Amino acid sequence: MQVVKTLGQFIIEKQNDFPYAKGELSRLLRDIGIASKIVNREVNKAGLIDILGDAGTINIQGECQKKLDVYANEQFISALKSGGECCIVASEENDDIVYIDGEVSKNAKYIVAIDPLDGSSNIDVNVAVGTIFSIYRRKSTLGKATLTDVLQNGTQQVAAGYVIYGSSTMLVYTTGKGVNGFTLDPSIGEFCLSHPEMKIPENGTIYSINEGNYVHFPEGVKKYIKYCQVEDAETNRPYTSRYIGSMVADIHRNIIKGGIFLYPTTSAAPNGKLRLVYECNPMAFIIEQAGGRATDGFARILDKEVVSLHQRSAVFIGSKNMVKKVENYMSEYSAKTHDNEVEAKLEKLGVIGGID
Ligand code: P6P
Repeated sequence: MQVVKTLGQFIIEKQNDFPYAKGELSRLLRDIGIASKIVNREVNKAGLIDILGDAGTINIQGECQKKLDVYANEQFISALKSGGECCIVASEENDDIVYIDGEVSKNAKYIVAIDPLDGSSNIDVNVAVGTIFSIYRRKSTLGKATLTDVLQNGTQQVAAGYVIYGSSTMLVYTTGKGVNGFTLDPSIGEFCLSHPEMKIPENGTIYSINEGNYVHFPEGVKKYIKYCQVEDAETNRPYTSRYIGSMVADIHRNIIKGGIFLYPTTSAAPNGKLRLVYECNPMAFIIEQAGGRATDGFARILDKEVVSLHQRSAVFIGSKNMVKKVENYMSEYSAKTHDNEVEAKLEKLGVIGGID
């Protein structure tokens, strides 16, 4: 008889993997797991209650917030507040960082960056959506944590994970010792270990990109798309095109089957659409821990300098050899444009010279 291992049991078992934890990270992951179950309950019946559709508000991204976006954000912040292990939440749904006040939380050691409900435009059409989270230890030791504690680069993450609300609900996370996946068993209300030691195949035959933006893609991306479409039996081409429009779902599929997800710069998103702090960095940490690769076309995502809370980045992420292939095309056909852009952006942000 198969012995069920719950997320809670697994976290405790692996506690020694995490040098800092005196149960702190365990409690943090538990808090996120609890909020995920509450969000899952609402996502699964979104069509039955007045939680579909727009909340009538706009977030800092300029995107109309769905009622479930706002609900999910409230649930995660509330769970992290009551858990007492987190001092700041940086959320896609909040313009500024959210201080978790309270006697215990204000001295807590952890920062959580979160996209509470990614792909929420898919909710009304019953397509998989997800939550993405990233956990850092605060760098400051005295007084109130600040934005500087949040703007750490991706290599400083102590944990990262996602929840996918799909045909089943799964929580997948890493603390830097591999990637493990847990499927929610509604009959017992527990996430149970179902995908131990997840590894993404080094090669794949699925490419995932919104080809509606083709004309605005960098030349290197256009060349890569054409490469994917060429008939070549030896390299199993043409590849299959699959695009769900929900980053978590597209990347989760690629971890299981192999593949690459690409969100390049476009005319509508000259710096890329996806956010570095709470989408690209956590997913990059997970993918690298699963043996994959994640880049902005030129630089490793986890090494990118984080200069602002809602900073965007191009992202090419998935099977190692597929990402390397698109990087080759980018360096051959798009590098010049990229260097100038990077300089201009960093100058604008006041990060490098050009400012007297
Ligand atoms: P587009 C969802 O809105 C999201 O943030 C990601 O989950 C998804 O991969 C991407 O945007 C889809 O963007 O421009 O193709 O609709």
